[in-house]
Amino acid sequence: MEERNKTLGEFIIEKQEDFKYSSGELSRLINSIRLAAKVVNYKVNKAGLVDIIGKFGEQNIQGEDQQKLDVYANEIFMQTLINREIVCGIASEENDDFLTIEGNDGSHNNKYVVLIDPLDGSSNIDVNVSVGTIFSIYRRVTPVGTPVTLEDFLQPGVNQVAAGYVIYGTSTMLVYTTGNGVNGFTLNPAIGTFYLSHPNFMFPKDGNIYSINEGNYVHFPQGVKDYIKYCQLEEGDRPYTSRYIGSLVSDIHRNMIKGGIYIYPTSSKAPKGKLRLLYECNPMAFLAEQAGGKASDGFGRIMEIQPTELHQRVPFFCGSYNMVEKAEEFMAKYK
Ligand code: P6P
Repeated sequence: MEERNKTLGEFIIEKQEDFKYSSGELSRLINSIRLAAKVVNYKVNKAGLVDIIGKFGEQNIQGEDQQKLDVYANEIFMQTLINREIVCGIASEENDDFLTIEGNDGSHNNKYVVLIDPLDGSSNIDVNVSVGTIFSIYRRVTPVGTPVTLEDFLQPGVNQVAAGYVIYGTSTMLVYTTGNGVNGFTLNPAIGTFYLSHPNFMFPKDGNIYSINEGNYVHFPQGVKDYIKYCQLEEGDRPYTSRYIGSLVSDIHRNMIKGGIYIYPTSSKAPKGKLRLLYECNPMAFLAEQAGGKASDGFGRIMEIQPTELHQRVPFFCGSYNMVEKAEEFMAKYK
């Protein structure tokens, strides 16, 4: 079968042998994410037509107004994962604490935990800009058969067994890795099937797009200010192009296709950065590295950070290998 005509379902079955020590649970886990993505996609695409836009009237743990679609997406992914008895725990941006998932018989025999940002960039929904789901999967580290603990979630990114995102854009795509490269699947909404559209997705080693909210320029560390000026200097292949959607999945997806760097640094307004390590930076870092790119906190590898809190924030530099390396050079001057 021609590579590009392969469906996600066929791909998962074909790659089953890649999942070391897995008795098919990881495949079933990816499949349940596929199902939930289709359901959320339907709602996201209808958002303008039904009363599902706008704030839910509550705030999530981040103190951010919850858009109704945030809550809806969280419920869909939670229920889809819980009902299939594949995971033993779930942590979500929308929930203060992690959820312990028991089997129907009250057991704790499943071995995977999932961390998820069910609808990242949701503030863009009202203005019809692409949003995304980001997920990260680990094998539990505490004994199977016991309830999961926080330790199962506070693992460094290098322990991830799979990670990916769904981008609900002009087309809906599921992009994921299980540690053997990155593959992108595009949804054919007419028949509700994801088809392999971007086999062996690679980050160009170089690029000329930089993505950062320059509105915060005066609050940035000097190394970031110096890198921005480097991007803007008339020299060689520069000035680069500034492109910032304000939706992490969209900005990184574009940069993975065209080449580029995304930066959300610390600032006096966000002293630890804004993005969350466990369910935004680590999964995007896993994808970036598997695609030949680089992901850093400005000084070191994101995936080697030992997490200390479920919702902890870190500065995030992610994209084309040589561009992230260059930005780190500027940061190193002020370490
Ligand atoms: P700012 C969305 O809220 C998000 O978490 C990312 O998707 C996005 O890249 C970033 O925050 C935008 O933040 O402060 O530039 O609006």
